[in-house]
Amino acid sequence: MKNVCGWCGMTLAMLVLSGQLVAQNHPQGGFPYKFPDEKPDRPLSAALERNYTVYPAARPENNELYTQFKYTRLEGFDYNGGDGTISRRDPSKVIFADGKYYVWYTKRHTPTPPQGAQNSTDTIPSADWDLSDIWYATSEDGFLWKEQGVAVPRPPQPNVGWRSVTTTDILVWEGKYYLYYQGFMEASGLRGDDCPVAVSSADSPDGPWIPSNKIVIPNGAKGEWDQYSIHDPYPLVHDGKIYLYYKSDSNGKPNIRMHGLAIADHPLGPFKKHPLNPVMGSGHETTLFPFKSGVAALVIRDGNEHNTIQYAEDWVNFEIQSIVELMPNAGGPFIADAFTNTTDGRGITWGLSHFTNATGDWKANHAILARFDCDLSLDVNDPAM
Ligand code: AAL
Repeated sequence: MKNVCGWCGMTLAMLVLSGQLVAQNHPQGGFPYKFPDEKPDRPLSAALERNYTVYPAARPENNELYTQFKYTRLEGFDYNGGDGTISRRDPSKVIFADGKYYVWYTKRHTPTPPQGAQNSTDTIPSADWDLSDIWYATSEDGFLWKEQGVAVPRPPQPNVGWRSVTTTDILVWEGKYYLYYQGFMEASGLRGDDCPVAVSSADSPDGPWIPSNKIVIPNGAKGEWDQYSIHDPYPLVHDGKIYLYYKSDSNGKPNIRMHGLAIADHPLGPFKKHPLNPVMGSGHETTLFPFKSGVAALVIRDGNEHNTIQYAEDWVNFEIQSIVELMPNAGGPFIADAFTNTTDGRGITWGLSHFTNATGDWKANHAILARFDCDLSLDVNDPAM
């Protein structure tokens, strides 16, 4: 057709509007260089060589682990007009049970916004996730949510988590439900953001949740990379076992956050930390999902390899698959096969994440939950995804 580019199908008007009429011979003959899928038989620059050797597909649109992320504000949550006294953050994975979606998250409802560790008291929070409890909400469509109430409250002193219970994630194992979470025994920020991980279990996603009142993933010994904290516990089922990924936080400048892996035969442990830990040298909150026979990870925010999606065929040794933008912070995806012991992981298309108005210090005023959508699924036509 006249005035339609034979290569990209855009009309002349569309090309002018989108500023693409840059190639001399466009629209008559298409762009002078069409990026080939196969490695060309000629000497290549280092960048082009890398494009064929490092990434699973040379063109991002053919790379199953490349995506863009789209965000939608959730309906159904009240934030006191955004005055910083209510915060919801660090959502768990989303699960589907009894005909609806469930999510668990950190909720803080305090008289003031965070004031920093030195000004914190029994009622004034140091950080956005200080003096918090774990709440849950359900939804039929993933957009409109109904907050159901507290799932795991702070236990009385001296139990693990008496100061704050935060940043939870869900495991479904042999018909029972397990919530893993950070258990603070001091205000976050006194030294750093220091805590181990505790666990509660229930027969139903609606609870009641019974705390084990024990540390299930302990901090590393003095001098080890995870000496001060175990953050963002994130269980998946692989090889008939619980593979729980976590973050530790050295509080270096610039921040160095790495991911570790702890494996157990039973949800209450013992968890054995992997000898190759840390298994990832970048990232922040943990977001992983079974993909084909391996596991894929969203590596957000910190470190040399932030803003990448990585893949580990053996669930331990991760390689970069793509570089992406606007990744979900603290993403908790809906993963249909998170706990099925799959060897053919199908990927993800949506989940919940959070947005903060933090400037990078402890005084994050408050955070809100949002929905993200993406295309990291191998089942594009599967309505269940
Ligand atoms: C988040 C998570 C953990 C940290 C804090 C609350 O980004 O990594 O949960 O402790 O910040």
